Amino acid sequence: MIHLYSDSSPNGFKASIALEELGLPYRLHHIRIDAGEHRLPEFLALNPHGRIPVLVDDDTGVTLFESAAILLYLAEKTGQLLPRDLQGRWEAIKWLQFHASSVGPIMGQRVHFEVFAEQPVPAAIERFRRLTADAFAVLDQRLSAHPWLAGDRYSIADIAQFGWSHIARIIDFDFSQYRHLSAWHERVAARPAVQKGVTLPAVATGA
Ligand SMILES: N[C@@H](CCC(=O)N[C@@H](CS)C(=O)NCC(=O)O)C(=O)O
Repeated sequence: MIHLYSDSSPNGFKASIALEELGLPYRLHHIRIDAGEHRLPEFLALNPHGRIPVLVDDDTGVTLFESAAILLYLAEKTGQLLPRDLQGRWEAIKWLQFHASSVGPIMGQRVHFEVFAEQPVPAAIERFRRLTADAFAVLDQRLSAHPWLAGDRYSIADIAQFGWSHIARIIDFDFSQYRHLSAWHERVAARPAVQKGVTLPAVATGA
């Protein structure tokens, strides 16, 4: 059995969307960040960094944190959501890694400075707005020439990016001027597994 430890948040959605896309049976454990459950010793035993998502696969004995590692693991386990040909596979990994290194962390900082910081820091707000705009422009250019980030097939690279673009929409980090990125967002959002994945774990556990 696969266990997913997650909360309703951008990085958590990546794992729940992938599991829903793949139709794998799994048990969902709601780790409530706002209640500090990600800092409890039993959770830190799974991820010493104290962040969701975490995936544990009883069948293989693998325990993973970092959403990109979880996506790669699920793709490798099932042979799905990652092109098999060498070029397509590495396109997908490149865009997955671009998201993990150059988009997700920047969006996380922007959310911190624009939404949560107790003291406004205009220079930080300006810096992370500029950096997210740069990232959106790169994604938009890529998606002007290809329907999906890896090329002609939907992959874990799209799932990773969607986790954050879904939140960007909700908190009004407007990217409508990036026409191709916006159209891609609608294509991903229309997928039933994505629609279910972004409701988890809050809806499943009634929290
Ligand atoms: N690079 C990590 C980031 C994980 C992460 O920051 N998760 C957030 C929720 S989206 C979290 O657990 N935050 C709790 C905290 O920062 O204390 C990944 O991609 O999985």
